[in-house]
Amino acid sequence: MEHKVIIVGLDNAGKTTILYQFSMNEVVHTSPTIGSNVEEIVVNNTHFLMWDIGGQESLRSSWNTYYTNTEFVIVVVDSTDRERISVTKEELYRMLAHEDLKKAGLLIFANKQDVKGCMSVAEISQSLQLTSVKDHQWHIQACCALTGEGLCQGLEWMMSRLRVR
Ligand code: G3D
Ligand code: MG
Repeated sequence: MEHKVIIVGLDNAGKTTILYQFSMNEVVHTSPTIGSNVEEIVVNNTHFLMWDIGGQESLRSSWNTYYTNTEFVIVVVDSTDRERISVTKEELYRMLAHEDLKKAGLLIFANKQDVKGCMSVAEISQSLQLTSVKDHQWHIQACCALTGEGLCQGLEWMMSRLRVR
């Protein structure tokens, strides 16, 4: 049983760094493809197939081709990028409205927390208006992909969602 996860977010948010950190846990399979990377991550016998999808503007319109059977969407936010948080918000709500993601859990990583003056989890939650998300399970987690800090807590939240199902 494999749980499909897609990692989305704007370019430069830290998606590939996060996938790489996760896969250091236990790498089973790697196959970089054009526009996306996929890794199988195994945590306590739970298999996640994680797709890291390109975030450049030209690629965002093809995110929906990855949605089928997705159980979790990980949205990576660059917490230093105040200018584009509204773009992330737009993309987030576009995704949540998609039929194929109706049942998907939503994990938001507030990445780059090591950078001084970055947005806090509270600020990002407010900018993204997360409290208005009622039709999806969601969780926001502060992290630093460079050191890996916070990433395990994010995975643990996903595991806890699988357990209550
Ligand atoms: P993307 O896959 O979302 O486009 P990347 O993003 O994983 O390629 O990361 C983009 C840049 O952000 C990289 O810098 C990476 O090292 C940096 N980065 C990722 N996570 C963090 C973090 O937690 N803190 C800091 N300070 N930087 C981070 P470069 O310079 O290699 O382009
Ligand atoms: Mg990348």
